[in-house]
Order: sequence, then structure tokens, then C-alpha cells
Amino acid sequence: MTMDKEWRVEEGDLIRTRTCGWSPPGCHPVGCGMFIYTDKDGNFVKVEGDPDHPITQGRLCPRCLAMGEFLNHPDRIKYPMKRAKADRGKDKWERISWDEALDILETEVRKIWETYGPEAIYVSKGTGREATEYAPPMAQAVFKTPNNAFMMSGASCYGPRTVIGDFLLGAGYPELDYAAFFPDRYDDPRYEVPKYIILWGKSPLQSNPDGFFGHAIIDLMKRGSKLIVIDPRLTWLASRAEFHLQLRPGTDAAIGLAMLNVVIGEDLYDHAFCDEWVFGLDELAERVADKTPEWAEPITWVPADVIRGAARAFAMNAPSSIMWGLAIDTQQNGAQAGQALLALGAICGYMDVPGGITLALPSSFMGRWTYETLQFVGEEVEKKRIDGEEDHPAYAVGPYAHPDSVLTTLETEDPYAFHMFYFYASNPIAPTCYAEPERWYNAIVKMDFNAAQDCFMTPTIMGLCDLVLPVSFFPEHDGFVLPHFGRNTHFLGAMNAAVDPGEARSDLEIDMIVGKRLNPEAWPWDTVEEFFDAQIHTQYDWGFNDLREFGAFQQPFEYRKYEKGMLRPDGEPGFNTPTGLIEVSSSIYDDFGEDPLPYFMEPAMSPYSTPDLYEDYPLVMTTGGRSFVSFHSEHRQIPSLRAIHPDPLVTINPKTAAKYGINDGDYVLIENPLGKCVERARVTNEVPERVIHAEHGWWFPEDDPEAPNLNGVWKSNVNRLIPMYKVGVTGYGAPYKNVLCRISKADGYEAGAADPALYEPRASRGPESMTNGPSQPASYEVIHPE
Ligand SMILES: Nc1nc2c(c(=O)[nH]1)N[C@H]1C(S)=C(S)[C@@H](COP(=O)(O)OP(=O)(O)OC[C@H]3O[C@@H](n4cnc5c(=O)[nH]c(N)nc54)[C@H](O)[C@@H]3O)O[C@H]1N2
Ligand SMILES: Nc1nc2c(c(=O)[nH]1)N[C@H]1C(S)=C(S)[C@@H](COP(=O)(O)OP(=O)(O)OC[C@H]3O[C@@H](n4cnc5c(=O)[nH]c(N)nc54)[C@H](O)[C@@H]3O)O[C@H]1N2
Ligand code: SF4
Ligand SMILES: [Mo]
Repeated sequence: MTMDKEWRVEEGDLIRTRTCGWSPPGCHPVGCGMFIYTDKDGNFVKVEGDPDHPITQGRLCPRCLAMGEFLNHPDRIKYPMKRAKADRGKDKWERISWDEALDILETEVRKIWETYGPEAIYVSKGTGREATEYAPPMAQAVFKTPNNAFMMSGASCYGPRTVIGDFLLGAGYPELDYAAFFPDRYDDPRYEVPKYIILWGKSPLQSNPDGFFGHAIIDLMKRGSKLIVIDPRLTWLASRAEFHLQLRPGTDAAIGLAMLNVVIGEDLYDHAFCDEWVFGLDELAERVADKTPEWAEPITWVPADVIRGAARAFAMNAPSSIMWGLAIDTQQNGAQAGQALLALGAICGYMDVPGGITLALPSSFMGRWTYETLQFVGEEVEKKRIDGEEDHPAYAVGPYAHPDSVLTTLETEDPYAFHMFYFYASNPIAPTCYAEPERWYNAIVKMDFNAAQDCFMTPTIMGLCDLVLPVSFFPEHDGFVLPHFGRNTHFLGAMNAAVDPGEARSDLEIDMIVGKRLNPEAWPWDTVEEFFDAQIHTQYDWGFNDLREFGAFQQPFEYRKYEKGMLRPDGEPGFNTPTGLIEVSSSIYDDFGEDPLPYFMEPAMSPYSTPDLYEDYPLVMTTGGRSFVSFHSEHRQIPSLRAIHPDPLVTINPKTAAKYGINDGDYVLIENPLGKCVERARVTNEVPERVIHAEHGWWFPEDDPEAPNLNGVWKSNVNRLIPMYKVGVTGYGAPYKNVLCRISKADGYEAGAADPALYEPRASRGPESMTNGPSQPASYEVIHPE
């Protein structure tokens, strides 16, 4: 498929602009191709999918189809606004000019630089929206602080998967091969359809995560791929799978070890590949020798024959592939689950082969520049980063603060106090990134100054900020889309401004205008186009205007790059790890105090690690399965999307619901020792009896915006039940999708007679037992003998 060079054309009275979508509003870098139609004044008229886009081929999801509703929404932030510090939590915003906003920001930042040092400024960042490319430079090259991070406890989204990839695989982000690099896609003669695809803790139809176009799973099913789904929920895809491993949440490492036991024990692995390219197979074989499916069954609640069947099908049907999802990251034991998963793909010989798992060397694009902006922090200040080095040396290798250590620092002011928070594409109390969000809220509300750049008014901004800068939506600005953030980027997409942004500006434009005031040395470019040219030139000899003409530029690709010296910066064959091989036993984990081999550890709160708690909280709760019509805390105010999914839903098995006298549609109180919240019952056998699934990201734009209510941000806040600082040894991974809870009918809730504690932030911390260290299993025999 070739794309038309004309990316902007007149059609009658309308102008048709081709673009690739990202954010805002929220999306990962899927880069769906679309045409935006405007009138001659730049007003939005309609949007349509672009059938010639090589990946998405005309398909769009409901969120982009609702584009007209978000562009003109009355709640959007259209211009800079300020509010007195004493009025935090009150709806007393005042419109100001960009000049005044920049004066305020500059004055406050300089005051903090001079009084406390730049490290006292904290940049709180959300998931991989377009903003993630520009938030670290805002911290490093504008505010000159070393303190910024993606804010989930244990960086438990993408962080664990990418470091496991770096430490053990030495090759970008491994992804299902869906022919995304080839113009003819599935018809390319080099391509082969995978026989089996393992969807491991991933729900790609709803999530389109990290740059993967979810609907490709359907394309492949139509071409014959069979599914192995590892998921506690019977999802639409799981119901169509050959094998559904409906595991107890948080026990993925045990599943991984048992699958390895089968593949190694039954000699189903690829000896030729292992002999040449795998390090540590003997040690791994020894580790898994007794981790039989029968060992895993009582731990994971998955029948041994299902585990065995899935392992055999995967190993005996080459090529097959694996996709790892967020659920690998959202557990304390996630790094080990991920290690087992990679080992499985590797020993079966599926790495970088047609229809297997594609690999790439992380590209220089953006990543290098982001890293280079660290120079503006300076070595002395960089040493002050709150990176949790003493507890987690593996985490401190990277350039980010450690979210859990940042919360401790906020609460103790040790080793120093923070004085300013800057929310960059982040509504973390919503409930999204912050676990135990009240602890964060109570600490941040004390800062000298807080600001945000966002496109909508949020509970975080209403509760905590003094200044807000308006961000333009993606149809309103130029940009580029980088699927997988440069770690396995099948194409580069041109984002072309079509709609008049008014006073709003893109994240990059805001970085530039603030940067030119506070640190002009770092911001030599006069236009965003100059900046994009400079980025593209790190890899190609063409520029941004060429990219507009290409539409979507598919990067060159070759299979088996490890044979050709394409995965290592030194050009030698092999993988970019210390041994040059895929390390199924790590050669460096020893240095970090971590076991070189994968192991299973009970979730922090579980029937087995905390049997006393389990007596009172007899259900395992997973959270945060994605919906087609929202992106985390976003889109709650978009009428057509909210109409499809009006309430926060907790999914409960019919037998469990009957036991607690709960009917479909009832309001349900969900509680554990850390906190409580209310969601609406969705009664279905999609979840097993002992597991519930609760949604995250809920607040209510229609509710009272002022504190303490803050648009009802506390009442359905499932992250009140999730602990901070229950992270893995490497510092990565935390239990967002595996805690204990109990449920009951929330009597009187609808009439407003509910517990007042639901409507305001709790003052204290959770129990000490929930805040530190690993938890060890007691026994697997006593409970649930069924
Ligand atoms: N529409 C929409 N798309 C999104 C987002 C959004 O909010 N809305 N968020 C984006 C972000 S930031 C991310 S990280 C991705 C995430 O997208 P994915 O990686 O697809 O992850 P999830 O959808 O969170 O969960 C995937 C599946 O894991 C299952 N699961 C829950 N607990 C466990 C467990 O312990 N083990 C296993 N094996 N499975 C478990 C869930 O039931 C769910 O079906 O989606 C991105 N895309
Ligand atoms: N219990 C539970 N909690 C979870 C999860 C779960 O599965 N379960 N999932 C977790 C995961 S994986 C993640 S990644 C986090 C996500 O958490 P976040 O990524 O922090 O998501 P939001 O809190 O929705 O904040 C995004 C804010 O950015 C604004 N915004 C959108 N696009 C842009 C942009 O391009 N620029 C700027 N400046 N602003 C923009 C939106 O209006 C919104 O206010 O949530 C996590 N929280
Ligand atoms: S919101 Fe949906 S249609 Fe729009 S870019 Fe993201 S995945 Fe594509
Ligand atoms: Mo995420």
C-alpha cells in the first residue's frame, strides 16, 4: 500500500488533512491513520479512517470517532489559568494571558532554585501519551531537576518489561510479529502466520497498548492463529482460545516456571538455537525441575493438564509467539514472571523469526535527546535524585526517580523536602498512577507551588494546583508518532495539525516556550518543525516535511538480526547483554541482590501470605481491565462515550454475588485494611468465584468539583485499596492487580447515606505491615482444597 503524497487537499468546501493519532486525549502511540475534515477557518467538521494506512487500514476506535465532542467540550482548558494558593480545592480559577502564566512559572521556579535547589521540584508523569516524550526534558532541560518519573508504585507499567528486556534480552521491546514492518503486511513472502499466540496478561482489543494495533489479533485469528490466553477473566478472546489459563491474579511466575518445566522436561525446546544463543539453560533446567504443573496447580488455581497442554502446544507448533501485557508488570513478582516468559519464547527458538517475536535495537530517535537533556541537571544535582538506590540498585541504573521512595521522601522530608510538583499529563489521584492516593494528596497539598499542563480540568488540578497551562489536542498540532516509543518501532507517523488550537499549545511547544525563558541554551530550535528535523536526522537524511508526505514511514526490517550483528552497538552477532546471549539466568542480577533465575513469590496480600487477613477479606481483587471508551481517567466527560459505560463496574461471579446478597447493578462497597470504595456490580461468570475485577480511573466530572469532594474522586477510587512500597527486589513491579478485599451491598449509597469517609481523603497511612518487604508463602495445602 502506498500513501498519497498530498496530505492536505481541498474537497469542495472542506479541507481534508491526513494525520496519525496519538494524544491528547489519551492513547498510546498506535498512530491510527485518519482524515480530519475542517472548514476553511480550521473548525472541525468530521473524521474518517484512512484506508491506506498500512497498519490500521481505515479502522478507528470509538474514542477518535468522538473527536468532535472533545474538541469543543466546555470543560476543556482553553487558556492559562491561575488561582491563589489559599484557594486550592476551590473553583476560583482566573483566566490569564500566556505572558502572565510564564511570568508566574518562571518566578516560582527561580525562587525554588535559589532557596532549595532544583531537586526540590518534582515532575509527575503519566503513561505513554505523546507527553511522555516531552516530560523528562521539561524536568531536566527546563526545571533542571533530576526528579521525574512515571508515577506508579514500582514503575509498574512497561518499566518492568523494558528493563527485563534490557537486562536479559538486550533487544528493545519484544513484540508479536504481525507483519507490521512490511508494506504488503501478511502477504509479504517473508512472513509466516504464528500458529499459537500466547496473550499473557494482555487484552489488546481494548487496549491497543504501547503501539500495538489490537485488531491485528483478529486479522491473525482469521488467518489461522490459535490463542492461549493467560488471564483471570474469561475475556472475549479467552472465550475463543484453545487454552485459557484462568489463573489466580499475581501467580504468573508460577505458571511460567511450570510451562518451562514441561518444555524442558519433555525436551520440546530448540536445541540448535539454545546452543548458540542462550545463556544459563542448565541452571534454568535445574530451577524448574520440580516446578511441575502439579506443583503450580494449587498455587495458580489452574488445572495441571491445562498448563501442560498449553506448554506443549506452544513449543510443538513453530512458529508461535507471545505478547506480554500490563499484568506482568503489576505484581511484585513481575520481573520473575517476565523472565520466565522471555525464557519460554527464547528456548523455543521464536525470537526474531517470521511469525515469532520481533526484536529491534532501541532507536536513537527521541531517546538519545531525552537522555542528553540530563546534562542540564549537572552531575552534582543528579546525585540527589530520589532513586531508591540503597533499596533497589537495579532501578537506580535508569535516569528516573523511584515513585515509592519519592512518597517516603515527601512524608519524611528525608533527605530533603520537595517544594513544587508539576503534573505533566498526569491525573494521578484519579485513581490512576498513585496507589494509596490520599497519602500523596495530603503531602502535595503542602507544597509551595504546584502547576500542570493538561487539556481538561481534573480532580488533581482542582485539588492541588495554582497554575494550569492549556494543551492542544492532537488534531490541533504537528507531531510524530513513535510506536513502542522507539523500542520496536514499525513505523513513524506524521501528525499534522488540522484544527485551530486557539490559545492551547502542544507539549513540545510548551517545553520550548518555558525552556526559552528558564534555560535557553537547551532550546536552540525556533519551530517544532526544526526540532523534528533534528530528531529525524539522527537516523535518516530526510525531514519532517518528507514524513508528512510519506504519511506512515515503515522502517526497514530484517529477521534474525542476532545472526547479522544488528542488535549490538558494536556490530557483533548476538544480543546486547553482557554475555552477548539471551540470559535465561542473569549474569548481572547478583550485583543487584537479585536471584539470577526466575522464582515464584506470593503476592503481598494473598490467601497464603496473609492468611489472617484472608479470613476477613476472602476475595482476590484484580483491577483495571481496559474499556474501549476510556483511557484511564480520561473521557468520563465525553457524552457519547460515557453513555456506553456510565458507571464504574466491579465484576462478580453469580455465586459470589448471591452469597453476599448482591444483584447486578447494585452499588457494592469494596474494602480492605488500606481503604474502601464503591463500584456497581456487574454479575457474570467472566470471573471465577474467588476473584473480583474492579475498574480504575473513575471520577465524576458531573459531581461537585470542590474539595474534599473533588468530583467524587475518592468514592470509587480503587487505588485506596492498593499499597505503595510493595515492590520487587529490582524496585520494579507492584500489586495493582492482586490484593485481598471483601464486598458488601452499599446500602443507602444512591440516596447519599453512605459512609462520609468515602468522600474525603483519609488522613493516616495504611497498616505498617502493608508497606514494606517481601511476603513469603505459608502453605498451599490448607485453604481451598477443592
Ligand atoms: N482503551 C484503553 N486503552 C488503553 C488504556 C486505557 O486505559 N484504555 N491504557 C493503556 C495503558 S497505560 C496500558 S499499560 C495498556 C494495558 O493494556 P494490557 O497490557 O492489555 O493490560 P490490561 O488491559 O490492563 O490487562 C490485560 C489483561 O490482564 C488480565 N489480568 C488481570 N490480572 C492478571 C494477572 O494477575 N495475571 C494475568 N496473566 N492476567 C491478569 C486482565 O483481566 C486483562 O484482561 O493499555 C493501554 N491502552
Ligand atoms: N488499580 C489500577 N490502577 C491503575 C492501573 C490498573 O490497571 N489498575 N493501570 C495503571 C497504568 S498501566 C497506568 S499507565 C496509569 C495511567 O495513569 P496516567 O497516565 O497518569 O493517566 P491519567 O491519570 O488519566 O492522566 C492523564 C492526564 O493527562 C491528560 N492528557 C492526556 N493526553 C495528554 C497529552 O498529550 N499531554 C498532556 N500534557 N496531558 C495529556 C489527561 O487529560 C489526564 O488528565 O494508571 C495506572 N493505574
Ligand atoms: S484513540 Fe483509538 S482510533 Fe484514536 S489513535 Fe488511539 S487507538 Fe487509534
Ligand atoms: Mo500503563
